[in-house]
Amino acid sequence: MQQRSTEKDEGTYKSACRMCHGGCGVLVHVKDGAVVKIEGDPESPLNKGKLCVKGLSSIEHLYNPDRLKYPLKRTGRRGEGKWERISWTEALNTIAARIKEIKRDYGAESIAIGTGTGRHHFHHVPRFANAIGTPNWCEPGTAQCFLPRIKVGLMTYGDLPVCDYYGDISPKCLLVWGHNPLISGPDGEIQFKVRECLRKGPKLLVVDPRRTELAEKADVWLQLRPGTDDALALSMLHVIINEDLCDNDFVEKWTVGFDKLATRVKDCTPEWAEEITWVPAAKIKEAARLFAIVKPGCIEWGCAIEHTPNSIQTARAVSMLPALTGNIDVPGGWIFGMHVLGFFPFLAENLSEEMKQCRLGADTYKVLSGVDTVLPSAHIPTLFTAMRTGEPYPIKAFLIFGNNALVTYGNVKEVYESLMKLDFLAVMDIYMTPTAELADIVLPAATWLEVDEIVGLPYVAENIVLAQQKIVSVEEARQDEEIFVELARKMNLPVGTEPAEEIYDEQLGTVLGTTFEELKRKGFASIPQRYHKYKDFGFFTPSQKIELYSSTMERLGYDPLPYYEEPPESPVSTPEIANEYPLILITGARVGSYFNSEYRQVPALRKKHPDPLMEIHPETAHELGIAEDDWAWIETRRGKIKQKAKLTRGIDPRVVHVEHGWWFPEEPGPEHGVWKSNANVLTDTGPPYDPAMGTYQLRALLCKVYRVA
Ligand SMILES: Nc1nc2c(c(=O)[nH]1)N[C@H]1C(S)=C(S)[C@@H](COP(=O)(O)OP(=O)(O)OC[C@H]3O[C@@H](n4cnc5c(=O)[nH]c(N)nc54)[C@H](O)[C@@H]3O)O[C@H]1N2
Ligand SMILES: Nc1nc2c(c(=O)[nH]1)N[C@H]1C(S)=C(S)[C@@H](COP(=O)(O)OP(=O)(O)OC[C@H]3O[C@@H](n4cnc5c(=O)[nH]c(N)nc54)[C@H](O)[C@@H]3O)O[C@H]1N2
Ligand code: SF4
Ligand SMILES: [Mo]
Repeated sequence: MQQRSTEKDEGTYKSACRMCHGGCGVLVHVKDGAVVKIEGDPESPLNKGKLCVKGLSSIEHLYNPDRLKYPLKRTGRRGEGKWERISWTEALNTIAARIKEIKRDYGAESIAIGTGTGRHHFHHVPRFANAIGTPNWCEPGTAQCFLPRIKVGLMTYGDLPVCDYYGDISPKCLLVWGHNPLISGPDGEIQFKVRECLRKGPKLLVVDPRRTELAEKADVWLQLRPGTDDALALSMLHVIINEDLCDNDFVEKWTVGFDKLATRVKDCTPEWAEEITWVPAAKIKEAARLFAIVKPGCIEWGCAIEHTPNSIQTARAVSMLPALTGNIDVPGGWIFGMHVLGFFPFLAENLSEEMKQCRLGADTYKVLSGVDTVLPSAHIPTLFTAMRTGEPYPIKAFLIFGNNALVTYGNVKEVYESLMKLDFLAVMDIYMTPTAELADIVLPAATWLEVDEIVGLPYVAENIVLAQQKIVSVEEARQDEEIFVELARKMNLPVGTEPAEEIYDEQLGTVLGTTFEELKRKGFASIPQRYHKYKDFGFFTPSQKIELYSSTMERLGYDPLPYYEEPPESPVSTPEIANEYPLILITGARVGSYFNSEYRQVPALRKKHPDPLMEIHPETAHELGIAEDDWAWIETRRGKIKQKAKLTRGIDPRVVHVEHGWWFPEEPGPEHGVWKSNANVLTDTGPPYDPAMGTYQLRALLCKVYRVA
């Protein structure tokens, strides 16, 4: 790859790694205008000099010969893989003109804006959508990842609680639920912070169908049947309430709806849950008692509880454990962040009420898409249906900034059909992905070393803010934020035209009183953690208390109390399907070398993890005639893929796990092997959905497995 211009010629610069959605502090060494070395910043409170293997491979990503080098325009039929180089001016003029035409002919709502998970430009995507005037933006995670936890946090606590690794007292009990932060942080926390906490020897409780490194270390490992977290959480609430293990003073003073919750979980005994979850009743009791007694304690929860159509109620049930035990906003407990970043200007006021109401999903999935929810986004299955059928109204254009839609949305065959129906598709990415291959215009995106941004961690809590800085530029790649601004200017939009640095300065000024330039020099900034903040202001819920009984859910017409719901496809709910597809399938547990569909072209990372792996119990494998490293077909009612068998006693004989995110950049385009091992050939985006959030099922499905001949 060619250097375009040299932002920095020589020296060492502080920045924040963004190979995942973390932000470990780094020192970037530059020589003759090129990045020559990246190491962890020993001063960063998040990682104290350490980096994971992805961070350490950043240079191979930055100077990867496979990167997109300049804008491209399609010359053949859509998806045929024929391209011609064009200038940035031509690319942006084309996009601006097409948006204007489609807006004129079909209305702004017929333009959809897409992005991927938690990237530097994440907030700028809904901002850009609002500036254009369309309510329809989306991200594969909004209904399936993190947003359910955020919205549950807001409805229940008025804020998103996070584990306290920030003060003098470290958690003495850590309950890790459907999360594997030693590999996958942060949706929760940077792995180095979690490891630091573990070294202090807290009681460790782990809820996971797989024996992860954490499960291995746990005092109690609850190996549940996938998709039954709601039942498990309700039974733990039952034990804590029935054995009188609540912090009664706290519950009385600071919560509402305790009696109603107690009535709701009255019959959710550990014995009831054992039958549903496969977890022995004695273990459920042991875990509930430990969590109630060993204080302070908190919960690290992950997206595994958000990949089922009962995502909101599951997260609600789990979220109540720390409230009943008085572990809220205390040192070493579940705390609320310091919110050191000021308000981000989403420009929501630019959308009319009528537009907000016509957001796809707004009238049905009110917690995801509704008119008065936080960060509303379009319901994805409804959006793709609108692309294919024109109902309830047509979606004609899709502009994607950092998402490999053909890999990470559910039911990717349907995603393919949907994208092929569009009048206009633009994709901005770092590489030519199978999704970009379907576009009209492809734009080359910058990697994290080529971007100016601020990152507040943990997300929503924002205890620490870091500067990510543009250190070099490669070929013609540019950062997404700049493109939003340029497009807004080209379309003469009344809003969204100011440079991103102005927003950073505003946000940094509010609490920290600093500027982006200053932050770049310092690397990061924070203020000391404060506790018991609710004693001054109450909780930011309608009742100013923790809402065990949610008035928001009630107002929106949903059940204000959590309940159990059997996964829609399971040996219990669909025994006839289980006859043909007898194994329970989980997908997408994170692996250390990759980030969703990324980095299969980064040599050091691919070498560590060359093939997609399916985890299966040796007894099950033996019955099926499958040996270690054999390729196996994994088939559901939707389709089949192959992955390599990895035999492990760390998974129940009735369960298999496949990795998500697989395509093969080394294979010829336009498909790049996207149908071969892609977990989302196996999933569906059909109903039932979570009633409030519209979540579809990505895990706890039924499959069969057999050897590839
Ligand atoms: N290295 C790396 N880090 C990442 C990512 C990545 O791709 N690679 N992706 C990022 C993204 S987008 C996200 S959302 C997070 C996700 O990170 P996490 O929230 O940690 O989620 P996963 O790793 O998908 O799953 C966590 C654990 O849930 C278990 N699990 C599976 N099904 C169930 C179930 O039904 N119930 C319970 N209780 N557990 C279950 C899995 O076995 C796994 O060990 O990671 C982020 N960080
Ligand atoms: N079966 C199954 N499916 C899943 C999951 C699962 O566990 N199982 N997990 C789900 C979850 S939790 C999530 S969040 C989603 C994740 O889904 P996404 O976040 O959409 O992840 P990717 O599909 O890898 O898309 C990211 C794309 O952005 C590009 N990119 C990276 N940085 C930038 C940038 O700065 N600018 C631009 N323009 N492009 C960039 C990358 O090259 C890559 O092609 O997947 C979901 N899909
Ligand atoms: S955890 Fe994330 S931010 Fe930290 S070094 Fe690894 S990839 Fe970079
Ligand atoms: Mo995610």
